[in-house]
Amino acid sequence: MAKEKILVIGASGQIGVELTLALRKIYGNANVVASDLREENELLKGSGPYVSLDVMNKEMLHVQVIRQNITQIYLLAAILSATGEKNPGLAWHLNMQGLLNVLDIAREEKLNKVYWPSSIAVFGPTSPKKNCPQQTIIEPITVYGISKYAGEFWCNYFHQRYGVDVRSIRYPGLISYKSAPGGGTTDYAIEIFHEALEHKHYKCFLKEDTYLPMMYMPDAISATIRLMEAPAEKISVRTSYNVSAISFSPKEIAAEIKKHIPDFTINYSPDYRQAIADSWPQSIDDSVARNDWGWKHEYDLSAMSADMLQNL
Ligand code: NAD
Ligand code: AKB
Repeated sequence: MAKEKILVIGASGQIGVELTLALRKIYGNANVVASDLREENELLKGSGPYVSLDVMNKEMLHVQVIRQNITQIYLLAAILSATGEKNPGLAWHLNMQGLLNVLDIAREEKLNKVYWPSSIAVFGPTSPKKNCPQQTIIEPITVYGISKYAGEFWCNYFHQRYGVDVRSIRYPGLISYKSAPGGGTTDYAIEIFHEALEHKHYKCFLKEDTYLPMMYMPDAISATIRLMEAPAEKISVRTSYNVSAISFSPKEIAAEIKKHIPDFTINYSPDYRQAIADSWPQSIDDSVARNDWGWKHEYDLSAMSADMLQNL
């Protein structure tokens, strides 16, 4: 394998911490530079290089890429669905300009690869609710979904026009215990574990029968690395790949938690996030990713819940 030097932007976030640690295991600690606008996450401290960096500052980003001899960028900095609805202008600006800065630098510096995640938030109320296919009607209603869908086409454009090897996954809601989630609609499925352990009760901001596509973080990390390590000729989708693992409702995850904490209770008080959740599919067809680069998930609802409760 040619020597790679990787820059992870947004490394202190929910995915960034775990992805940085996983990449350091593969490529060596010194070859994975973590960066973020906020301070270095505790779990990253001492495990490898960290730089403070704003992805919106293209000049500084460019300087870092040259100075550190970066060959690959993983761009994770973004504003997610729920926070995005509170400040649509900022969400659009960060999610778009951050990506364009990275793609431009990747083109100029001829980087080997770029990773940028999209989301199931690209889908909207007119997309199929069940087993939503790779290619279908896509009419997102959140600023986050609009920015992700536009971003997918920028990735495709930079690949077709300039040969940038940029790869992408439409993650479902990700569940993890190492670092806190960053303001998404699917965050309830993380909060519920914390509240169950601390207070044996959870007030859920979605209705009990709201099914959403979800995935446990180890599966998300494994999908990301598998996609990035696949030979380029196996990548038939240059916008973003559907990937899926689990689909459940608040009622179902509560029942699963009750198996471990019998006196756990839940009540429902839907807020503005219900409309976002209602606009997304309940489950995803990811057969293209499975065929192209051998994606498969490991964790189902019960294995994921047991692992979350054991580790929190
Ligand atoms: P997060 O909010 O937990 O982390 C994002 C990180 O980016 C934060 O640490 C933040 O400080 C940093 N950041 C923000 N602005 C920045 C800037 N200007 N310059 C540098 N860093 C900046 O988000 P996450 O959940 O880790 O998501 C990472 C990516 O994955 C995002 O693109 C998100 O849309 C996508 N995604 C996440 C999920 C999920 O469930 N977590 C699902 C689908 C897609
Ligand atoms: C969110 O809820 O905004 C994210 C996502 C599905 O992109 N978790």
